[in-house]
This record gives sequence, C-alpha cells and structure tokens, in this order.
Amino acid sequence: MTQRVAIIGAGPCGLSQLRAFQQAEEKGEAIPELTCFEKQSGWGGLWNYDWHTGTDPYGEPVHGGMYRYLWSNGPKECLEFADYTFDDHFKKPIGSFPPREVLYDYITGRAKHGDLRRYVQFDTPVKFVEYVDSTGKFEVRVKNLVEDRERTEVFDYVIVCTGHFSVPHVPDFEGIDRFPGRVMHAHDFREAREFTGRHLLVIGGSYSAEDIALQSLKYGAASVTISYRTQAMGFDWPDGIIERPLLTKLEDKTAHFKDGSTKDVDTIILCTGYLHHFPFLEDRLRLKTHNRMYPPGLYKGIFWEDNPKLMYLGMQDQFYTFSMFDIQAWYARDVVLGRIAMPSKEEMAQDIAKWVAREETLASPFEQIDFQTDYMKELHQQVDYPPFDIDMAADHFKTWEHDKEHSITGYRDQAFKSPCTGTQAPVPHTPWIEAMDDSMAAYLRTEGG
Ligand code: FAD
Ligand code: NA7
Repeated sequence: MTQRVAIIGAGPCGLSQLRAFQQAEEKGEAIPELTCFEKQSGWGGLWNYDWHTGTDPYGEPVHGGMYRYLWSNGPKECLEFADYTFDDHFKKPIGSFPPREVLYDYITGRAKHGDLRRYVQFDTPVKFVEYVDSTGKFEVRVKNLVEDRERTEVFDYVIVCTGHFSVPHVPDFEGIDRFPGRVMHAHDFREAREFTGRHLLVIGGSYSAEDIALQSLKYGAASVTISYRTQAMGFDWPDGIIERPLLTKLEDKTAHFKDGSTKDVDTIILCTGYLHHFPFLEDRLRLKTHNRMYPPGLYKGIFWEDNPKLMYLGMQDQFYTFSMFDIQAWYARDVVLGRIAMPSKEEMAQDIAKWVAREETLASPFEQIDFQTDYMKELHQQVDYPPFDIDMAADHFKTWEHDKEHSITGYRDQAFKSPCTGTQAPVPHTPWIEAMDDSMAAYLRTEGG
C-alpha cells in the first residue's frame, strides 16, 4: 500500500522536503503520497510577509514576524539551493544581501518551477498529532479554516516543518506593567518608521536586537538603547545606538540598568527570542528545547529519537538556512524511501550524544560555523543533493563575521562568490545604510537600466 507522508508547514523547510521527494520522482523513483498542511493562505513561511499581528482573520496566532525593510542578515551565497541556484532563478548575478521580497521570490520560484503547490493544502493548520501504537501510524487532525471544519487523516510519517521563530519568548521586568509607552516583542515589529523621532529600548543581544536597532535608527528613531543579558554585541555602533547591561527596572519612562545607568525611553521592543512551541503534538512526540545548535533528542538533527517516523527539519539555531534545510530534507527523504537505514536505538543515542558533547564545547561563532558545516557535510555525503563548495560557504560566514566587526552598517555592502556556480555577486548599487526602498524592483535595478 502507498505510504503517506504529512509535511506540516510550507515554509522553506516544508518546500525543501517537497522538492526532495520531487527530485527522486524525476529520477524515476516511486515516492509516497505527500500532503503538506499550511496554516497560512500562502507559502514561504516567515518570508511570506504578513502585516497582521496577534491573530489572523481566522483567529489563529499570526506566524510571521518578518518586517518591512528586512534585508538578508547573512550572505545569500551561504543559503543557496545547489539544485536551483540564484543564477537559475534571476538569470543574472545579484547582490549578496537581498531584501526579503527577493529571497521570497527565489524560494517560491523553485516551488513554482516544480509545481509543488499541488501537494499543499493552504488555510489548513495541523491541530493535533498522535501516534497510535497499535497501528504504527499517526493520526493527524487538521482544520480547514475556510470551511471551519476539522478532520483526521492517517499517515505513516510526519515531518514537522513549522519553524521555531514565531512564538515569542516574553520575559517580565519590574515596572514594565506601568510603562507609559508601547511595549512589544520583535514578532510584532513591522514598520520602523512608526518609531521616527522616538527613543527606543531594545532588549536582547542577538540578531533581532541588532537588526531592529539598526533599522529603527536608519528610518529615523531619535535613539536606541540596547540592553543585553549576557554579553554586549560590541559592534562599532553608529551615533544614536548604545549598549547597556540588563534592564533592572522601569520607573515611569526611566529605564534602570545593571550598571546603575538610566535612560528615558518611549518604546520597548523585546528582542528576547522565541520558543520551540509545538502545542499540536502529543507530549511524547514534542521536541522540548531552547534555541541551540544541536537540540538533543533528534538523531542527525532530524529524527525524533523515541519514534524516528516523526521528523523535524530546521529546528537548530541557524547559520546555514535554506541549504541546510535541503540537505536535511534529502536525508529525511532517503530514510522514508529506505535508501538510508536507521541504526539501533543505542547507536542513535551515541550519535546524538557525540554532537551534543561537541556543541557544549563551542566557544566562538567560528567554532559554531565549523560545527554546523561539519554537520552539513556529514549528511550531504550520504545523499544525492548536488555538490557545492561548502568550505567556501563556511569561509564566507567567517568573512561576514569579520565584516560585521569592521562595520555593522557596511557589512551588507560586501559581495561574495557563489559556492554553487562560482558567480561573483556585484556590489549593491546603493549602500545599505542609504537604501530605503526594500522592493525587489529597486534592488534588482541596474545602474542606468
Ligand atoms: P518558517 O519560515 O517559520 O515556516 C514555517 C511554516 O509552517 C509557516 O508557513 C507556518 O505558517 C507553517 N505552520 C506553522 N504551524 C503550523 C501548523 N500547526 N499547521 C500548519 N502549518 C503551520 N534566515 C536567513 O537565512 N536570513 C535572514 O535574513 C533571516 N532573517 C530572519 C528574520 C527574522 C525576523 C526571523 C524570525 C527569522 C529570520 N531568518 C533568516 C530565519 C528563518 O527562520 C529561516 O530563514 C526560515 O524561514 C525557516 O524556515 P522554516 O520552514 O523552518 O520555518
Ligand atoms: P535568538 O538568536 O534566539 O536570541 C535571543 C536573545 O534574547 C538572546 O540574546 C538572549 O540573551 C535574549 N534574551 C532571552 N531572554 C532574555 C531575558 N530574560 N532578558 C534579556 N535578554 C533575554 O533570537 P533572535 O530573535 O535574536 O533571532 C532569531 C532569528 O531571527 C534569527 O535566525 C535571525 O536571523 C532573526 P542571551 O544572549 O541568551 O543572554
């Protein structure tokens, strides 16, 4: 009997998974019946910009947390699909740090090319997944939002591709409940111009804090104070941005920090990360982790140790994104197709323990890059994903780290070489700090063209 595979989510991971199966089919292999459930009306996951905050028109929690004026925060060469390169899609070299719409066009371009839409049921969130021991299958309850109707289907495999950057982590701070201005999480940030002339307090010390602080200043905020818990990002911030240790309390508009300093602010943006949150999975199937490079419990970073017929893609903290999702998807596919045999429980546990132990020794971003590169290589060598120069991609990440140290406002003006095609990206026609228009048309415009 034909096996059935449920893919939950049609973001980059879900689309990678569909593409992986489709590639096997193109090579003449029989593939299982695929059904991808997507809660939104469109695909592309976070890259599918959604102006809503809070709940969507159906009362479902809004998934998207990407905002206007979001330019890629890493070189696009490090996320390139080896089986559908930027040259394949854009037919000309493009810059290394494109805005969101360009990457959305790229991801969905491959999906359209392969007519992957036929597998996707939109407006259909997965509400609950249970594994039935007696049948060895999953019962998946979904809701058709348009018809307001639930139904249950049975699957042999479930692949969770719901991402882990959409349910905000919202810590409490003394006095924040009486703060007389706006308090929001990065997940609800959409339009930096809302804060023109404002004094912002951004709490967090990672990518969201860095980018929201920078772009708020770029679009006219009067000042941005970044408050970190563990470590200052320590970039050479432009005038208008300062870093302070952790917020200890708020008294009216006055923020007090651990070093005794204070600052009056109008708006607070919590860039305090996200929760791995899977309320739609029964407890014994649910990955419980914070954002880390190798969440324990996932063999090869994919297979749920207690029940490897359940898979998770893209659940690690990410340097690599789309290319890593592809490699994971190819590997997951090959296990489903029986091309790769799963080892014994003991071997799985040992393999996970080996990676987790190494993760715990990682002392710098460079070591994290090497770690994720080795992880990618290990999976890549076992699947027929097209070859690409992954060492070049790893070097790009290290150069990018240096570029950021050198100039946090200028790193997006650098240009990298493709590890897939060797194509050298052009330098952008407008420096990022001066580029106000984030449309694809503006970005792809060539001088004089
Ligand atoms: P997502 O993109 O989150 O997609 C998950 C999909 O699953 C969504 O379509 C969602 O609607 C669907 N879904 C969720 N729950 C259900 C359910 N119960 N039933 C059915 N469908 C469901 N990466 C980069 O490479 N470069 C960047 O510049 C970059 N910037 C980022 C900026 C922000 C603000 C954030 C939050 C992330 C950024 N990322 C960036 C990382 C980003 O997470 C990945 O690029 C990528 O989107 C992850 O893909 P995914 O498929 O795992 O998850
Ligand atoms: P990350 O990278 O998971 O970082 C979360 C940040 O939030 C991190 O700096 C944490 O500080 C900080 N945090 C968490 N809890 C607190 C509390 N209680 N107080 C202060 N600070 C806190 O999430 P991001 O949103 O930055 O990035 C996620 C993705 O979005 C990423 O892929 C980007 O591409 C865009 P810590 O350093 O642990 O002390």
